[in-house]
Amino acid sequence: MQPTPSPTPATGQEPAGRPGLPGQLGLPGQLGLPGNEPDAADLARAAAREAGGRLAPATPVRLGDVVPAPELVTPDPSADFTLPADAAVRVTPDPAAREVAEQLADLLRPATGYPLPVADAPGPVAGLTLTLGGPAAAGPSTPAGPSTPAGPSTPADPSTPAGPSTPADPSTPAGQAAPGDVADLDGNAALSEAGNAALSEAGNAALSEAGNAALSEAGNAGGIPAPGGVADLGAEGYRLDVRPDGVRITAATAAGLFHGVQTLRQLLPASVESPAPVAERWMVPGGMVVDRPRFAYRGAMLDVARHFFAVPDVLRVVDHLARYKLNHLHLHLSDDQGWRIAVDSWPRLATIGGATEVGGGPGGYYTAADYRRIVRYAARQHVTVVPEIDLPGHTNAALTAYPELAPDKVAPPPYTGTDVGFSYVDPADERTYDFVADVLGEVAALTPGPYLHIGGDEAFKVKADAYARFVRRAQEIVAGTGKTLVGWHQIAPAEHADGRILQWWGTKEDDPVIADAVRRGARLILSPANHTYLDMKYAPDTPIGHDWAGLIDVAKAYDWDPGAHLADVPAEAVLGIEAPLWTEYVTSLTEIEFLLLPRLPAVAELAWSPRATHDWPGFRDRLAAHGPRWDAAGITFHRSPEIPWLATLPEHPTGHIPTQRPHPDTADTPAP
Ligand code: TNX
Repeated sequence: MQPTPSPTPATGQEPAGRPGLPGQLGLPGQLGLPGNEPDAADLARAAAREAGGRLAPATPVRLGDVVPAPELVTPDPSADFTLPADAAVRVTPDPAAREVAEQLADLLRPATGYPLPVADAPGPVAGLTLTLGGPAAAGPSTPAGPSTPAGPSTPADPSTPAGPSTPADPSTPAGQAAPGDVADLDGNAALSEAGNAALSEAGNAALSEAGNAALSEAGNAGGIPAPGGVADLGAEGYRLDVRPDGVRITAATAAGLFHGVQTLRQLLPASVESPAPVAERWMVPGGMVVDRPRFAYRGAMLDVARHFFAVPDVLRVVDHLARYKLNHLHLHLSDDQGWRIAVDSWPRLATIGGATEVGGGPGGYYTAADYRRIVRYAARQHVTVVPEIDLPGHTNAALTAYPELAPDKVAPPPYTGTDVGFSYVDPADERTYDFVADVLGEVAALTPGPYLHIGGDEAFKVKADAYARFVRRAQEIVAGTGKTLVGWHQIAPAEHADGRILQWWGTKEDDPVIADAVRRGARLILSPANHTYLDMKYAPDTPIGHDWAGLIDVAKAYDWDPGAHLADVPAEAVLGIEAPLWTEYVTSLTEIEFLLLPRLPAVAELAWSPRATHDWPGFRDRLAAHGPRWDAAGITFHRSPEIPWLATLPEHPTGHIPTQRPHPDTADTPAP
């Protein structure tokens, strides 16, 4: 038995003992909140004042240098803004918006050393202002409101397949609004002429209404943009205006403000990621960004079953998702090697089934409190947790705890290898359905998000008709919980259930069974294994990972179009995309980060950015600026040779690069 290690830092952001950045003031640890360590803050402000006049930013950031690429970028070089030491963060008086303002201040305080008090708008314009739209903004999939602070973090509404965004027409010629380019009204008109009417209409509306309303009210921090204004930004869009006297982010929801904050973060110098004060001129390039997601579902999966990862590691993965505007974290909570969530009605699942992992380590599991902590933390970052209980296969750990579920009613030995497809719960025994109902019921009750994932993959030993009957009953059980069902695409042949979502992980671009399931009403989350499987190696010589779906370098991760990937599947059926990280070979946070970065931003750009911005050379150059950011934040990443990384200052540490370990099981996962 291995209970979850006790919680550590609230953010999982802060590995201890990192040496400082050049130019850093050498103060111990992170700055506290204003008032806690006035000496450090004063010192930092004095240094910044002194340095501010003479320091140019090490690498000037341009307004379009954002990942994922925004929908519309209009630079104004005459409107650059420099954050003064006495700046405040002003925000619409709304609890969820206020929380985003606090998050922005928390992001900026360590490196700037500025106090950055958060105050209700209206107020002096100088500084940073977050403006939440009024009632006109609240659309059907926008559960924002003072009474539901976590509400806006669940933007995906199962009843709105394409969500707030309008999937760009896959036929739109690329290159009309290259990332980093100046895209203005004329550029938008060109888009419209190219036949992407929906995109350009929405873009123009955002520009001419939300945009201009916010602009014209720039002096009125409490003003609510005109109806039809911020509403066009949808449930997750935002508008960012940078002028010499301040930065304003406007959105219909707290989620939109949060995404705008992630953009602002990237527009500041890389040293803003430093955990300790840096002498820097905190300049933001002038102009306007209007931005919304292409897909409502943008996710990554962490397999916590093959190897267990403690809560702080998961929280840090959430941070990485949020930074790139991904909004779903799928947790693969059970597999042959371990059961990772406590279930009151079947307690041995966690205590016995959770005590193993690949390679024979101690495993572990999340208590209900641990899981709630992950969910709450994610909600604050506008990330929705999608729990998966993998059924009817991948269940060896459950069978070790409850042999009554096994077809032969005999407990199998614990499994710590990496084979797949050998285990299953007995589909012919009613007790199995009690188990499924109890487990899914408890997990659903712990989960505020709309989705419940039942796995369904690789049940090789269950005959097709028994498998289809099992899936039909599991679908009914999920419907009874009020959740929307997600399953790996193997469930496609089973009877359709209202609203069901298939997570497709194939490697071909033609899958008639899936196309048929879509015609029967299924929607898709796309996780093509040869593009999005983050457990695949980057190259033959990179340590860690499988290669059964091929090698996935950054270009390969970026080189596909979710709106046009699968034959005979219309873009409207695609809810979004997700990058799974299976962990047969992954044992630590460092290794997780090595595999996530720099590929996760490529996935994020495909999921968020309009197709018209798709451009490998431009993406590669924008991504290059993130190396110094990750270095400054102490985040490990793979220095992919395809990316022209901006120089990291020589004194700065680079993350420890994992080395390949001998593996407990030489057999790789077979190709599907
Ligand atoms: C296939 S993708 C699996 C997992 C493995 C993964 C390794 C899917 C639904 N099943 O069980 O961990 O390959 O890449």
